[in-house]
Amino acid sequence: MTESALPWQNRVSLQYGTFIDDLRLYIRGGTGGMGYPRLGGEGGRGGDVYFVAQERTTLKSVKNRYPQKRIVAGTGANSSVRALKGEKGKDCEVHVPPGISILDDDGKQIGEVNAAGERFLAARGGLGGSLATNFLPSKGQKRILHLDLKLIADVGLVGFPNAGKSSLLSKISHAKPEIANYAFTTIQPQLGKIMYADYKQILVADLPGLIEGAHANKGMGHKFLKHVERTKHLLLVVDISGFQLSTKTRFRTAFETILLLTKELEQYKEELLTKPALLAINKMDLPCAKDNLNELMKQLLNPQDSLHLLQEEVIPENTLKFRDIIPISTYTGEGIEELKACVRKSLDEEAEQKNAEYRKKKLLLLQTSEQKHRG
Ligand SMILES: Nc1nc2c(ncn2[C@@H]2O[C@H](COP(=O)(O)OP(=O)(O)OP(=O)(O)O)[C@@H](O)[C@H]2O)c(=O)[nH]1
Ligand SMILES: [Mg+2]
Repeated sequence: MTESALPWQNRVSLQYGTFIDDLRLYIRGGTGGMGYPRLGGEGGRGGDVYFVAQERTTLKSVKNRYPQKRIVAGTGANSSVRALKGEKGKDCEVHVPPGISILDDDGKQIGEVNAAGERFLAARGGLGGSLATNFLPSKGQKRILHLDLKLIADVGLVGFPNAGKSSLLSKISHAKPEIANYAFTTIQPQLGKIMYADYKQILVADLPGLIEGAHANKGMGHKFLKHVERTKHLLLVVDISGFQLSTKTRFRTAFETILLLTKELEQYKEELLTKPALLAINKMDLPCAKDNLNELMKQLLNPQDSLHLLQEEVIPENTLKFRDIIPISTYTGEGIEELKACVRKSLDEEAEQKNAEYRKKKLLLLQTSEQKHRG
């Protein structure tokens, strides 16, 4: 495939370069202070390094603050005649955006900070010198860590490129994402808020389009599938007229795109299919839309009848169960209010269910502790 055939490929790497969602850092706790042999004094402990989640921070600002990507906490004070017990070295608090996974250099997750104010101890300072160590201080803990940003949104828009995800976000929120008639217009996640009349707000993430093979990191694969992991609900957006990435790839009907999206999610992480999901069928203003919709609804109701007609490569092991299926057009506004109501209903139901579970658990705990008391 020549580059000119896919001009967006160049755009992607160029523009993607300014957005950081993964940062590798060298972290070291402070060295302890020297002990004082003659008087038995103990040096101060080295400072610790913490990651602290804070709103309105980005990984880019972390990088700007520490251009060397080295973060070292303060050294503990030496023990002296005036202060036999040396003071602790200064802690270093690195402000990071909420929704960060912390990984070690092998890619294993060792922690996360999700809400503003949450802290993670990234490296401990070394102990000060004391009698036990011949008054020699220890070095602080040293590690290479990755900060991995995941978006936390109530609803994530999931679909193939050009399905109209960004158009939908701009219709239901004040966000102004870029919209264009080519694949991969959106190259970084965008957030928008749906505001309801009773002031309830729902955060929606517009994600870049997925393509076949995204689970194997094709396209922008993993960078974006990981954002899907953190959204509470999925809103699949499909183009009723189907999808074709380029003349070299196969045309996929709307039904096939739903299966393929399911398969990508499933192959990346099976649990993604357990998230509550809604389906928006977009571009209902197109002339072929009504007929295609009838066909699609039949296929969705009785998938078994049509699966044998399809190639195996598009068929997932499991299916997504949609709480609602809403035909929409971001051009005419058809179905948009209904979609907003369905999103709201789905999130409210989920919250109610979580509350009920919580109440049940609490009751159970109370009962067991009462029984213990009596016993
Ligand atoms: N006919 C019709 N076209 C639409 C509708 N909604 C969006 N489009 C068009 O579809 C194209 C793609 O829209 P986008 O909103 O950029 O699609 P996207 O899903 O965000 O695409 P990526 O960011 O590339 O993944 C644009 O040309 C839109 O004008 C619709 O309801 N009807
Ligand atoms: Mg887009």
